[in-house]
Amino acid sequence: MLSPFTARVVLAARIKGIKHKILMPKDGMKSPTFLKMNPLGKMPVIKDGGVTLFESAVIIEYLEAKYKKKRLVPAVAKAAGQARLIGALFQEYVQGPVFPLFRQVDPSKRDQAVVDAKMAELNTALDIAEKMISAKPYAAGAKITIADCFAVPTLFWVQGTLSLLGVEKPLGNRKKLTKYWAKAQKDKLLGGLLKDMDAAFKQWQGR
Ligand SMILES: N[C@@H](CCC(=O)N[C@@H](CS)C(=O)NCC(=O)O)C(=O)O
Repeated sequence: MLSPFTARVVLAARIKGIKHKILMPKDGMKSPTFLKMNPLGKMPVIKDGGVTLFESAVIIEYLEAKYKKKRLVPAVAKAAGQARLIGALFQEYVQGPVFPLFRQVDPSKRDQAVVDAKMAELNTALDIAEKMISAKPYAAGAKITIADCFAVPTLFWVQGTLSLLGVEKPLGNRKKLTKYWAKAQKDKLLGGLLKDMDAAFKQWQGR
């Protein structure tokens, strides 16, 4: 469970206590069987009874609409907007430059101009995240929300990718993000997800 997109969905399902099985596509993501489920050939895809869906954010919306236990989106409009906004920031602007940076981790194939441009993009997004995140202790306040589903897997990738690029403190001196990251690791659900992502990362490294 290394994909941040898949990890978002798994975290949402775990928060809501939805029973699920995680399966890797047997013949890859471009096999006719998989393309029938998601013509884009990407994970995650869910199958829930007769419903097949792809795109992580859409899947999370679906789970929230169908499974009413443990709401991911606060009931009050203002708080709902704030939680979604933090989620969107991580989904679009923090996650955005991370994979382009990950493709540059091999120093022998590195294009420093790409690294510089994408690092600038990422740092701007992290500065904004620092202003928006609550870290008390969750991303949008005292309760776990949809914001954490987007923030935690993405921060895992920020930490991992920047470490591989030789950045000592990926979150820099951003106090709230640093606190959030430390608390997330100790949290049962968030920390449990991070452990699973870490195990998947180690497995991938040793492949
Ligand atoms: N916008 C999609 C992105 C999904 C995505 O890019 N998944 C990656 C895994 S990390 C993938 O399946 N990549 C394979 C490919 O693009 O061929 C979502 O949120 O679900």
